Amino acid sequence: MNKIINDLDTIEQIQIAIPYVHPFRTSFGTETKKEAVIIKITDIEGNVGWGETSTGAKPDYCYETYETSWHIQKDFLIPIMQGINYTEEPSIQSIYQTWHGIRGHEFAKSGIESALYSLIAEQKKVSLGDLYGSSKDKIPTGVSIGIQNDLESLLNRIDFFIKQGYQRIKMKIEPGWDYEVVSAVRKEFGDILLMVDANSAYSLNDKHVETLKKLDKFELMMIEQPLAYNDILAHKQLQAQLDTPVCLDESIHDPMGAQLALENDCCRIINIKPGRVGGYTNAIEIAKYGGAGRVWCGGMLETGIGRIHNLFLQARSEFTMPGDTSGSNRYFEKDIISPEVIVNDLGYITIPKGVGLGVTVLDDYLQDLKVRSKLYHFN
Ligand code: OSB
Ligand code: MG
Repeated sequence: MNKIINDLDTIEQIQIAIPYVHPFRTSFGTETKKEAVIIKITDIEGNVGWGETSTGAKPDYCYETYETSWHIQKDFLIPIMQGINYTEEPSIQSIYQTWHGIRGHEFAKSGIESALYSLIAEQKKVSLGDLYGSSKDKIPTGVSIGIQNDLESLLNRIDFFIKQGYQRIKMKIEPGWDYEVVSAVRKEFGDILLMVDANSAYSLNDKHVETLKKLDKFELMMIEQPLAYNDILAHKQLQAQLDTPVCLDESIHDPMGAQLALENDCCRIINIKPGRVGGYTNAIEIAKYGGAGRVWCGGMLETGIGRIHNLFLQARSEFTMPGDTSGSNRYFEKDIISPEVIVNDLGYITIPKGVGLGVTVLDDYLQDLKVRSKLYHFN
């Protein structure tokens, strides 16, 4: 299934900027637009594959930015691909292998890897879901809500999304925007599925640990990435003191790290973001290893292309918990795909059917949003 026909023609990096309908504030800052590097790969028969490199402008969530992704793809990953002998029908795994000398830069790799999956689906005339092991026709979903200016705005915003059907609320927290706020949300909305994400805003000092322990009484589904992104051991020490499961996001970059963290009770749940773990092959490996109840799919406020890829991943059986993949209208006035991603009033997203992504990428609109692009040829 994973063989590539030996006829790649071009690969293009298309950087776009698309404003969010609502600014997104986390413990490390506020984002007002998505600046993704879209990857378009064509073969000589005219098939087109699409992927998204969903890094941001600043190296805050991770060290990669759209600028580093652009550079690593342009100067390393793509030239290596151009040097491959395609008469040997390489698979995604074998192309990926040729990048083994390029350390890290998981998002940059994922952008290209996912476009290859999308292309292969077109070549084989199958759904991308067939390549990702999708088995469900709809998935339950949630929404990630940023830090708001005041409590009233937060309560209004949660109410707004619950009324739309979202099954689970994730709220960002940071010191000073935690216990009182979560308490107020529980009081107002009762026993909704609720979780928090700290994006590393806490440490193991007594005051912080005390606050996090106090959150136990709210029976949160999990607390995501409370401590430093590079300190898995600190999370083990914290987990030992909490009833609430710790979920790791920023700390996990590959299947080995996921295994290490789960095996050692540094966390009980992993937020899988395919970009963060180097692509969909790795994401699926982590999902298989973790299994239902221990993994779910996060997001990077992706455009429609990354969003569709993530939907097919979540249609796998391991993804039983609602993730962060919200409807297109939660992010953008107009998404770059048609039809857009829609969340129904019971909080489900229907998985697209049909060949490839199962949706159309709006090429003209992409041109309007384009900041820069670069085209490369094979042979
Ligand atoms: O920590 O999960 C995170 C968005 C950008 C960077 C980091 C995170 C997030 C989200 C939003 O929480 C998830 C989404 O709606 O795509
Ligand atoms: Mg997170």
